[in-house]
Amino acid sequence: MTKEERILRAKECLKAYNKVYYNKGDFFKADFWDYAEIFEMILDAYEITKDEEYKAQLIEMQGYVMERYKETWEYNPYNDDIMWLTIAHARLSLLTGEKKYAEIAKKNFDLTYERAYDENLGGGMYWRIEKRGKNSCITSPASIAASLLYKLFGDESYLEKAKSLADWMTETLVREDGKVYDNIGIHGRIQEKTWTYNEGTYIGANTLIYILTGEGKYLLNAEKAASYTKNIMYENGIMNDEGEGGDQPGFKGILSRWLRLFALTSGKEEYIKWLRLNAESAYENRNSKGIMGTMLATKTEENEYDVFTASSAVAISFNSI
Ligand code: 7K2
Repeated sequence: MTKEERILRAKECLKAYNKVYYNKGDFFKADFWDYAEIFEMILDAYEITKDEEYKAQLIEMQGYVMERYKETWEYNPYNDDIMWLTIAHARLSLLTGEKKYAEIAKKNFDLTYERAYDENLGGGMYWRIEKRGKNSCITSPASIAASLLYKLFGDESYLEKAKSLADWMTETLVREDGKVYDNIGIHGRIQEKTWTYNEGTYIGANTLIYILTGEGKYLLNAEKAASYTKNIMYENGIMNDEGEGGDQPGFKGILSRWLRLFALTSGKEEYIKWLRLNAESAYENRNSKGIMGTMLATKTEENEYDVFTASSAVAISFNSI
């Protein structure tokens, strides 16, 4: 397929997705963090195609966020939830040049950092307000958010935070070969399970710091995790797992976003090619409504209805253009 064909196909996939789930800012049954990540998927679509239709959708969605979730999100006990929506606002500001979204991102980053960071276990961030453990799914996204805030405001303290969080991940939750563990409990017990989104945000955090500082070790960190994901977790094949549970089916879209940034930054096109292979398999397995499930090598059921599940393959379609 040519680039133009891949663009058309990704747009066709998003059109089908919007048709089934989208209604005036709302995505059918998407809760807080699903919504944040679907927001990021539309950001990917706009960033990659520059299509004004997607910009209009983003503005409508942002208005919906203000109505439904308000401007600060401290009522949400999940620190990671707040961080995902923070990243979405920082990206929206970078793409549109509108400072008001950056201000929202900054406020929510600051309040989350304040309540979720401390020096226990050497740094890193607590997943929830009860402070029972420090997880990849908050610490890497917080590093990403801090890098984006540094880009937006030029305040060095954000770059310092971005680095300290990514470094803590490397020292605490990442194995030498790039396997990213899920979390560490307050008593030091590590849960070694890997997930695509944790690989992805670690890749993204390190790639962004490399872009901002030129320090080669960060690109190497990203490369290890990228290689672990593609070559070891999936042996260069199709991602055909994470099909269960409310949250897991949406993880792969997050991986695709940051793997793309790494591939473009490092010039390692094999990663885009691998994502393309996955996008093509998902497309072949779409159902009659054009909806694609998260088991990318498995035929999508006719009655697939979960909005987050169906978002992963759409994100991969754009991120592999
Ligand atoms: O245990 C955490 C995380 O470390 C792990 O990777 C995933 C695996 O499960 C939870 S996070 C899942 C989500 C639950 N619902 C609300 C979301 O904010 C939360 O992050 O699935």
